[in-house]
Order: sequence, then C-alpha cells, then structure tokens
Amino acid sequence: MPANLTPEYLAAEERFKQARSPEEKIAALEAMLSAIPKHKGTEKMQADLKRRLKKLRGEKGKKGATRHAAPIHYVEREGAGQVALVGPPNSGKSALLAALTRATPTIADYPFSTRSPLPGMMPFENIQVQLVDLPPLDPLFPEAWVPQTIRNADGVALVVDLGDAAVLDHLTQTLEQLDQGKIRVGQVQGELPRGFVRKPALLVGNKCDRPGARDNLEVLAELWGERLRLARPVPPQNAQAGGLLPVSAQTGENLEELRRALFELLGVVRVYTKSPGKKPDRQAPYVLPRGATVRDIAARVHKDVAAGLKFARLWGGTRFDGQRVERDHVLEDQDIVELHT
Ligand SMILES: Nc1nc2c(ncn2[C@@H]2O[C@H](COP(=O)(O)OP(=O)(O)O)[C@@H](O)[C@H]2O)c(=O)[nH]1
Ligand SMILES: [Mg+2]
Repeated sequence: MPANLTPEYLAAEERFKQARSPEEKIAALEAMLSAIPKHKGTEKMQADLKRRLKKLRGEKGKKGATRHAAPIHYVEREGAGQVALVGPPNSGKSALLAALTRATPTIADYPFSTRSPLPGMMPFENIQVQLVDLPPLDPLFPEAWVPQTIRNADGVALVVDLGDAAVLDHLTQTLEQLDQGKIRVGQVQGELPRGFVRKPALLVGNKCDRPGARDNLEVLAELWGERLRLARPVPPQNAQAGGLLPVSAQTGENLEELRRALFELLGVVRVYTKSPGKKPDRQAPYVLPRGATVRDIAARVHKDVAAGLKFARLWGGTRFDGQRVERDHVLEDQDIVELHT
C-alpha cells in the first residue's frame, strides 16, 4: 500500500536530514510522526519513527544528566551567532525564515502555526547566521521555553506586520511580553532590574509591500525611537543599537540589507590570518566578539602563538596596509592579520 506522504511530512523529513543537534532531530521526528498518515501502510514507518524518537530522547536524557539540564527546546548555537525571530502572530516570522534560510517552516495565515523553535542557517557573505523561528509570546499560551530560548540568543529580530492597522499595539504587547520574560531589547538606559537580560534588537517591519505600510513605518519609528530614547530611529546598519528596517518576505525587498543587519546584531567581527608573503583564506574567517584584539586572535589560532606573540601586521579598512600594530590593537570586521612570534 502506498504511504501517501503529505508535503508536511516530507518537509519534516527534510528538517530531520538537516538537523544536527539531538533537539533538532527530536523536533523533526515529532513533526514527522504527527504528520504521517495513520493507516496500515505506514504502520512500520510509524513504529520506526517511535523507535528512533525513544532512542534520541534516551541519549539526550543521559547527556543532560551529566551536563546541565537543558530546557526541552534548547537550540544549540551554530555558525557566527544566533538571532531569535520574535513578534506577534502572523507578522511573517516563518516566511522570513523560509526566505533567508533553507528551512521549511509552516507558513500560514492563521496564528500559532509555529509550535516549536525551528532553526535555520542564513548565509551572509562568507559566514552563516543561525535564525530561530518561534511561536508568538502569547500571555494566553505561556510557554516557558520561549523566553528562555530568546534569552539564550545573541540578538532579537522583532518582526511586525507593516500592513497591520494595530501594529503599534502589537509591538507594544510584544515588548511587554518580553519584559515579563525579563528581557529588554535595544538600548537600555540605566541599570537593568535584577534577573533581566538585555538583547541587541532589530525592528523588522515586514510586509512593506502591503497598503498603508509607509504610514505605519513612520508611526513605528516614533515608538521605537521613544523606546530607545532617541530623537530619530536608528538606521539598520546600526543594528546593535536597535535599527529599524522595512522588508518584504514576499517580494524580497530589502532582504539583502536584512541579512547584513542580522549579522551586525551579533556584535562580532570577521578576521583573517595570513602567513608572510601569502594571501589570507577569505573563506575561513575567525569570528570574534567586537572589541577583540590582536592578542585574542592569536589565542584563537594557538596558545603557543599567543604566548610568543611579539607584534602583528594589519591590513584592513582605509587605514591599514600592512602596518605594524601592537598586541592590544582592536580588530575591525574584515581585518587581515599576520602574526609574528
Ligand atoms: N503581503 C505579504 N504577506 C506576507 C509577507 N510575509 C508573510 N506574509 C503572509 O503572512 C501570513 C503569516 O505568515 P507567517 O510567516 O506564517 O507568520 P508568523 O506567524 O509570524 O510565522 C502568511 O499568509 C504569509 O503568506 C510579506 O512580506 N508580504
Ligand atoms: Mg510562524
């Protein structure tokens, strides 16, 4: 009997193939099991899925016991960093994930179509940024793991619908819900309350193709600027400070800018090393936190290199063309260093 597998099942199976962490594999297997048509012809497949799930859960249990107890939906960080997609239902978070990565989320015009975190890798130039699609933070359906997953990410992309007449209320609600999860986004003046975390955030105005989007963007800019206590909204290039960017997952407008802004959100720099007289390998950058120095990259290369480091030569930007720099010189994105021991 043919199994008559649904597109939903096949999508989940594809996710399983791409999954790397046990959590991703479990989530994909669960989705496969719920999507598989339940009839005699699939009985063997169902049993096989259940067996694999049981095995994976068992392995994870063991690992969790010896290490730390990870929340059920913990998404292991991969690539240059992790950005959580957060926002009201139907704003197009899943559509953006699908447009920017190879992940295949359920995109639907009904709310709560996303039930568990779904990661995808977004290529940006020579690196990858991990995006995590999440269900909305809804007070009626509080799922403790959602704020936990956001707290674990390096940055937050707040996705709102520019065609939504109540976009302002929805953004305000999302910010309040984040607050309940002890998460503040964007720039925060003064001290954070006890137990709170601050996440760099980018406000993504999705569906800029919809009527009324331009007006909504202006209104949003005001609230976002107010939230950040700035006279003007921050341009997307300054994502770390809380940029604002209109995009469309549907038409593709500004998606390249979005890739860059999401990368900037991570607060990292890409640095290349080279040997004297040779060219650097541009495909294999070291990814370091912004503010990292020549000493830090040396430590990444090898502890002996760090210990014996005398100076470095630097190529980068408009200022450096092989000049000698000291060990505490701060590196910029795309710098090339030659380490001398
Ligand atoms: N016009 C327009 N519709 C979009 C865009 N992005 C998503 N949608 C639609 O909005 C609905 C909700 O999208 P979805 O990604 O499931 O939202 P989520 O709940 O935030 O994950 C779907 O019907 C999408 O096709 C966009 O850029 N423009
Ligand atoms: Mg969704």
